[in-house]
Amino acid sequence: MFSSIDHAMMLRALELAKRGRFTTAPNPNVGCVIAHGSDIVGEGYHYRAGQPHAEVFALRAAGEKAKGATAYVTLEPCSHFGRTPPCAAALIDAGVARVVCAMVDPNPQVAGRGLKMLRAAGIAVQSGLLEADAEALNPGFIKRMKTGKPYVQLKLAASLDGRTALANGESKWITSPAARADVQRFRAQAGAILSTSATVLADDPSLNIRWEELDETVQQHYPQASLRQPIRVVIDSQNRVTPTHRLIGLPGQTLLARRELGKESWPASVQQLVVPAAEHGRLDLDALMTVLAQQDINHLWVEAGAALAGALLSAGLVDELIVYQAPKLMGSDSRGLIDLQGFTAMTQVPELTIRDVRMVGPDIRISAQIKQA
Ligand code: AOF
Ligand code: ZN
Repeated sequence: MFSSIDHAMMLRALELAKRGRFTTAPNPNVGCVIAHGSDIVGEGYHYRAGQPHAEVFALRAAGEKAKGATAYVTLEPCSHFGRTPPCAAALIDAGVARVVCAMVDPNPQVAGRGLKMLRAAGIAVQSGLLEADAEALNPGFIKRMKTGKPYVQLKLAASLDGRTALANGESKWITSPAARADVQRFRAQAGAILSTSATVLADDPSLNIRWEELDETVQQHYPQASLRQPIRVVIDSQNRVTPTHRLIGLPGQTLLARRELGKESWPASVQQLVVPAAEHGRLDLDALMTVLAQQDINHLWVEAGAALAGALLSAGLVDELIVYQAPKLMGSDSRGLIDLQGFTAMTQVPELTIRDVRMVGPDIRISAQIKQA
């Protein structure tokens, strides 16, 4: 069904799509190649929500040469008027003869309608080429569209013996500057960073991207001016965060997830979100995820303490763990990585599948997914 030229063109479109990975949120990363055989006449990728889609940039580059060509797109061309007009119509108007896409758009506003429009216009349409690779580009967008919840990456940092702070509370710095730069790159790809008021009160963190700390290859591709700050989300069920905390004054948006609105006066960049409570006055984390997805957050990067890590895992809300381990031994009176308790049989313990292990400076980084029971 697909030729080797089709494969090569779609691989190119996937490469182009990746160029948007620090900037497109909440939109997906999408790439497009327009070609006659192996002769590429136009390329494009989606760069930022509100700006044209991948197909539009590729069509502009191809001009008249789009007539009779094949368009390769990593996501089904859209059929709706969102922030921008439908790409399926633009492809039809440009006179392309064939459209090959990697996957159907899970957005219910599109969901097969783009392919239908193209077919109705007499264009040859195929879908499913390198589908798994295209899905890997946008785990957050796909999960939110399909489930109404964001894709959750839980970041953890510990010593080799799994400890995060000495008994007296000292925890700076366990992992290396290289690991912290790696964290900056993950933050930059997320739609939002989730933390807690406990962390804000203890550390007064910035929870932002500091361009100078990104590694050079990332900096080369992303000029400082083009970086987007992920939304900061702080679980603050007792209204303890105040307008004087550092993250409140930084560029970018902050969401305070609370049980009830506080009376403080906040700058325009801060919004309070009321989230239902669960037991012990804690926020209902499942409801929080739904609320965050409604705020168009696809991909949530969690940096908090052992309590939130345990609660998210117990609630089945974590998709992926990213664990940094430093070559240090902190001893058995130091604090543990995750508050999970009460297991009495090995059959009860969560099991993980390790997806990737690598060294980051002197530390190791493990990516693992929860095995679904
Ligand atoms: C495409 N090509 O490059 C992208 C698509 O608000 P809008 O107009 O930007 O529409 C956003 C939706 O369009 C997004 O949710 C997804 O369904 C689709 N994104 N589609 O054909 C693109 N970025
Ligand atoms: Zn589109």
